[in-house]
Amino acid sequence: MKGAHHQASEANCRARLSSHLTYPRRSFCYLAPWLLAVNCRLSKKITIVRGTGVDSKLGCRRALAVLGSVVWLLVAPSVALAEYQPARSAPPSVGGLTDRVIIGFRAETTTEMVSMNAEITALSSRVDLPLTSIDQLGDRLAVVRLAIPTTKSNVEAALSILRADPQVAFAEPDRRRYAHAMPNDPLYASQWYLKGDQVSAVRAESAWDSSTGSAGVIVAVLDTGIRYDHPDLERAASGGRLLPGYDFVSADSDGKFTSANDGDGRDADASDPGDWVTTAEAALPIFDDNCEAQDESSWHGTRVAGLVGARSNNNAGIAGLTWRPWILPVRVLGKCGGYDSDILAGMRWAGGLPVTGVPANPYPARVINLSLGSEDRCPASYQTVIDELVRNGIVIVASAGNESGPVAAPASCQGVVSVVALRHAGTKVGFSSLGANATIGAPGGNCVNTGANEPCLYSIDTTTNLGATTPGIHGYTDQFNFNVGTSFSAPLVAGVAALMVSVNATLTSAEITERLRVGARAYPAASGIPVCRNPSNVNDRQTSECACTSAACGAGMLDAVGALGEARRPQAVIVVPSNVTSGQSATLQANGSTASCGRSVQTYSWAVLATGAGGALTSGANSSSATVLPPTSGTLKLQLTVTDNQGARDTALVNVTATAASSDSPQAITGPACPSELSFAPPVTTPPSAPTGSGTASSGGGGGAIDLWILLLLSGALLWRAARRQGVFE
Ligand SMILES: [Ca+2]
Ligand SMILES: [Ca+2]
Ligand SMILES: [Ca+2]
Repeated sequence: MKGAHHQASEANCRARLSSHLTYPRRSFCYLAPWLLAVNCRLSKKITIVRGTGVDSKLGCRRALAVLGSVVWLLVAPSVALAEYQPARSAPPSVGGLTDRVIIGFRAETTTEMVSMNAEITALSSRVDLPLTSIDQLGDRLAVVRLAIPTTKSNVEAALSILRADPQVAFAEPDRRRYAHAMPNDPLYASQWYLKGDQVSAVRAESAWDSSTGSAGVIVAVLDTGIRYDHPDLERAASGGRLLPGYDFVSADSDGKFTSANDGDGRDADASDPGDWVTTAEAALPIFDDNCEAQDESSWHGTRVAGLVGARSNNNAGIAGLTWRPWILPVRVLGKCGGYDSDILAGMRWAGGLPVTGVPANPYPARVINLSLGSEDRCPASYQTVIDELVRNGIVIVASAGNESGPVAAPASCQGVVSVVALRHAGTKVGFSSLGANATIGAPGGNCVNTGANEPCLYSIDTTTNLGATTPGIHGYTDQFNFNVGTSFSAPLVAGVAALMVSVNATLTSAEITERLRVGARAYPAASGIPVCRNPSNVNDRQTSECACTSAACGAGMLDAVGALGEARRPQAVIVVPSNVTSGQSATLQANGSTASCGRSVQTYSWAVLATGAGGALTSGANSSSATVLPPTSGTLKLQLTVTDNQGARDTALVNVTATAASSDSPQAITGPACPSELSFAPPVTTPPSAPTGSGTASSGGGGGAIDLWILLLLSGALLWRAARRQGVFE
């Protein structure tokens, strides 16, 4: 409202756009202003101006209505939503051996076949194995039972005998297979981004076959707070996903709590009271030029949290990317964003580091999600805090920003997994920032058709609250009340990182980042659209769809299956001697190498890549401990390969000179590979007793019972009215 660059005359457009700032003091969550900006541009022919605030569905609908007369070529194919099919959610891949075998008989035997039963009887007698026919599956195909004890060696021996028979074309174990783990959440059908049909979808559904996450992992969501009452989130103590968390939004510079909006500064309640901003509030001197009036609250933290881990497979609402890890809500944003100092304190606390004046966090997070930031080089304060968190093994995921320019801070800081938003087709969404600091791309929502009143086809649907300003009834975003922005790309990556930690808790922050990158899928080759470039400066913006490259959008498209596979690999750990003396043997110790949860390291192999002058591997080429002779000059280079009991590998490099040795591997790994699970006892709930009039309570049972009934009836009526008025989702 105070900016100098408002160019749109249409009131709504003006309210949604803001000036460029060179060094924003406050950070804003990334819920896209993009659509509105685009529509304002189309209708008013204005220069697109960067938006920084929080989108509002009503604001955008108005803009869409303005667009009604604009002819818009629609190139999107219509989307056929997958049919909802309730299915088992238990893990599985292909099952083990059973006492059943499928046999295919050779074609030439058919003419002689009197009946399948006779054929099986004849086979049984030829190979001297007790076979009982179960079913004929085709002309020459049958399933039989082996009437022998079902041990692995018995079944395998029987299979070999059957395969050796001249009339048997093939004999295979009749294994059990299972549906891909699919949640029974009714809105799952619209969660395209978790599936595998669209190019950029993250394949969470396939990854869930392997892991839905461990209850030993905590993901902190640093945001606007949370709606604890959302039934698809709920407190851990009530069977939900949410830990108590903390509110770090402190007093404004005038000593009041306008930004906090909960009447106080830091407190133990991370509830989101709403972040709408009145015109008068936006004009307050405590806020900077980025502060815009917002007629609706964003419920941004509730949206982000639902993507990380809505309660899944609970027959309600949506599914989260993770099903078991806990969510730690850390409130750092209020009206018009939040202070860096509150965000930094929240980050430290989330990661288990001490924060003055705040009780220690009993539930330190392994993954921190920051769907916030401002276009800015990484401030030293952030880099300092991030370095300390990364040293402690914490993975920090941040959204790149919605400015179409270079990756914003804190996503631009070193050691942060920064996430670019992709369209369903795997190309960059117009609004997403990008560049050399990007780590990976993930779906960020895109609408395809932007004609008046048309649905936003690729909304990233999630949990929200339906209250316009103060909290109202819970709900979900959908194609009309849609949800797009890099804010929603980041929690998908944070969720996958949590799955990775779940299967290999000792991975370092850098290892998680690298394995996310290696596990990502390549961007699709796109024709007919410009190739994304690395922005040269903050004014170099790419506001339209562009074809991602790894240089501009990060390593590739987030892939939950690929990332989990990478996470399950072992970790090579090499301890090098602190002193190396030319002419004296040195020992390289790799027995600290570790395997992922449930696996073990099986073999070690050292290979010489270069010797330098006189350097050599003198013993232990295939053991955990290798002895080398340092070179007199140059560098002896070795590569260690560690292989686990399932054939998965990790490698590390060692450089030995005449005077020193170094390795690119971690020096030590502590703690178990399987996270130790946390559990929260559900609260003891006593159902209300029937009004018998013979209560033993000293207050007189009859009266108390009647009061209870009145209360129940009253609350039921209120709930019913509320449901009718607002259109409840469940
Ligand atoms: Ca507070
Ligand atoms: Ca509070
Ligand atoms: Ca659910």
